[in-house]
Amino acid sequence: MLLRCPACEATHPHDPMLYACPRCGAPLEVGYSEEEMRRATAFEGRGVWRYRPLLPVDRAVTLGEGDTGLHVCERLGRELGIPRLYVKNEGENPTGSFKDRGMTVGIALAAAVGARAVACASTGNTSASMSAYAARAGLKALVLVPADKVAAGKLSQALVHGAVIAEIEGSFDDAMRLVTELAVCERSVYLLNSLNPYRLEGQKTLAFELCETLGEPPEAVVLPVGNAGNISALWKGFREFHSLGRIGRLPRMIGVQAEGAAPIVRALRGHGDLEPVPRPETVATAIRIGAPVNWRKAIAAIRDSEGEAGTVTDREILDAQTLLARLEGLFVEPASAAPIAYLRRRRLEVPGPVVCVATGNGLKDPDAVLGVPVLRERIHPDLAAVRRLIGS
Ligand code: AN7
Repeated sequence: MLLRCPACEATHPHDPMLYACPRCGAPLEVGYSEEEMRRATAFEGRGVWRYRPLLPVDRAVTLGEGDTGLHVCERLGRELGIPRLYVKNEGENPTGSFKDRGMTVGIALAAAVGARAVACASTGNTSASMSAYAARAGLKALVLVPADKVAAGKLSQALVHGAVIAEIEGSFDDAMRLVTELAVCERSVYLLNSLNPYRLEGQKTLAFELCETLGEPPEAVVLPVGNAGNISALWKGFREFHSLGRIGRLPRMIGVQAEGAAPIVRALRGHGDLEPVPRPETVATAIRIGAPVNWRKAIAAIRDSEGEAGTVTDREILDAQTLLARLEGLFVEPASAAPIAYLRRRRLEVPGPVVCVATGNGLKDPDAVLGVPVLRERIHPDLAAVRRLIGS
């Protein structure tokens, strides 16, 4: 096992405390030798740890993550003009988001290196997941979140698991800068943002699961992009399955951002360099990020896969959230509805399987749906009033 820099192509020895390339400063990627790849033949068991031969650590700190439902969505597919539409419901993970796939691996590494505490900056889900897994491992947790911009469900998770919570008077990007500075000067604090390439190894298992459940790779994978760790991790997973000969082709990676927080979309339309969005804003607070640390990897994933990236408005996000909930019975948080909103806007013609990754559970952010129109009225407790309400 080693670390590779996707930006300057330098390689470095395996080191769980190396968060950036010492030569050029870019985020790193975990690499395996040909021998290690050759040995990765047998996958056994369930969930994330089924793929242990392609993970950077042996001993699990687990709450039963992975193996989430891949739901066929025929009614929604007809509405969007996609004949084979699936939603991978990552809200079924133990803390309600895809972050658990990475944390089960990241926390195992933190324990292995003897860290006393773990830390992250977060728009909410990373902090919820890290706090739970830290509790499971008996480690202290420190989370840095943008004040007043984290959904209630997520904050309550960090609270109940006993994390120290720093509410930063600033954006997620300010919190991210601070926690990185902290991890560099406090070596006993282990950093668990997606800057940590080992955590992303856990997240790549979502790609493996998709290929194994479908019996073929998807033709396109559509997912929300914030700090851009997940799209990078999935693309790495697909490439590894391809180089192992388990799949014969690669999917198109389609990244979706909110109109008010779309630095990756802008970079792809411009010269390919990141121009951070100084004051990102969106109802999808999970992806309210202006300076994604993994931007370079995300752009490579989209370009190399002949994919694309685009934006959706807050209105489109909330409409798509309700549509998915009403046509398919799946309640996802606003960020997770962005891919559905994008397919609705874009009308792609893709005959093969299209997978939308629903990254987080709708219960994380109950406030987001309180304005949705529905038959709802306060009435006296008598039958006549009920019958009047239902119009009989
Ligand atoms: C529901 O929790 O960044 O592009 O700090 O919670 O890998 O960042 C959350 C991100 C999509 C974007 N959907 O994933 C955090 C955080 C949901 C999310 C994303 C997030 P990345």
